[in-house]
Amino acid sequence: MLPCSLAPLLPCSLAPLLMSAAIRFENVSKMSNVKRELKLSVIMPVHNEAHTIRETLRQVQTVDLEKEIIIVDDHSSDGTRKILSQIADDEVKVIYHDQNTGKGSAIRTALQYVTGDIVIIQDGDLEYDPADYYKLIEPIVEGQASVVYGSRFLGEISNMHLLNYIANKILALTASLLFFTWITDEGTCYKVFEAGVLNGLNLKCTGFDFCPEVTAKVLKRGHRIVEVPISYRGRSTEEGKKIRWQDGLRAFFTLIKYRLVD
Ligand SMILES: Nc1nc2c(ncn2[C@@H]2O[C@H](COP(=O)(O)OP(=O)(O)O)[C@@H](O)[C@H]2O)c(=O)[nH]1
Ligand SMILES: [Mg+2]
Repeated sequence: MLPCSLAPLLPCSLAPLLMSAAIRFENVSKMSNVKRELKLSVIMPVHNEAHTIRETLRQVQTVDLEKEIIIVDDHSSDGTRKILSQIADDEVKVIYHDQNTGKGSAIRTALQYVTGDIVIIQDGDLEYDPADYYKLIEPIVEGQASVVYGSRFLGEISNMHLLNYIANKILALTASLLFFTWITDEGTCYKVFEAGVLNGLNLKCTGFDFCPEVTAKVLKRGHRIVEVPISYRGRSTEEGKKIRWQDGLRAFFTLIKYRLVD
């Protein structure tokens, strides 16, 4: 970056221009340092995503960061397994469950294989945009946070079902009140962690209770959740969405449970 001591010597009109160019250069060089030094572990739990898994994986592979992609197939029966078995990429590791145990349990399986410094959860559908990874990891790379959530409510939402919208609002408010914080999106898929944070959580979830359990436990352990705006395009049940209103209710009680116990 331009040494501050030089700034006063520059002509007035040039100084802001050169300073902002220097800051931009610093950001670019920071990101290239990230590529060299930090490894991202992308965890993908999938169950019956034959229509979207190829394109989701392609988008994740396109992300220009040092990374590994750990896919856990939770006993799919729609052809997803065949698609996964054809992947030839050293960055990708596929693990097959021999029975369907749920999203949380697939994430817990994947955690045993993580070798990266930063972990992100990626659904096997096309609701989220992997191009958002760069800004999601930035607070961790810069040492400002150990946990980052991508907030759909601070970013752009299209096609979110009204019930889903209301449930997400209630869950974010519940988490905020229970843990004396302010978050706008508790149920977001894009949760990013310094790898070490996840080791001590003793997760017990099996299904969609991953989100409330992990949120409650990181907040209880004193981590601040930093939110970054992301874009989201919801899919319908016909398009493969599996979460149900009962999962919203379960999430609500899971937040309360982990306020009280560990
Ligand atoms: N491993 C596993 N993943 C699941 C299961 N059900 C859903 N998923 C995955 O969890 C992710 C989220 O599912 P989705 O229905 O879109 O719910 P939402 O995005 O959390 O609202 C997708 O990648 C699904 O394939 C399951 O039983 N096991
Ligand atoms: Mg999804």
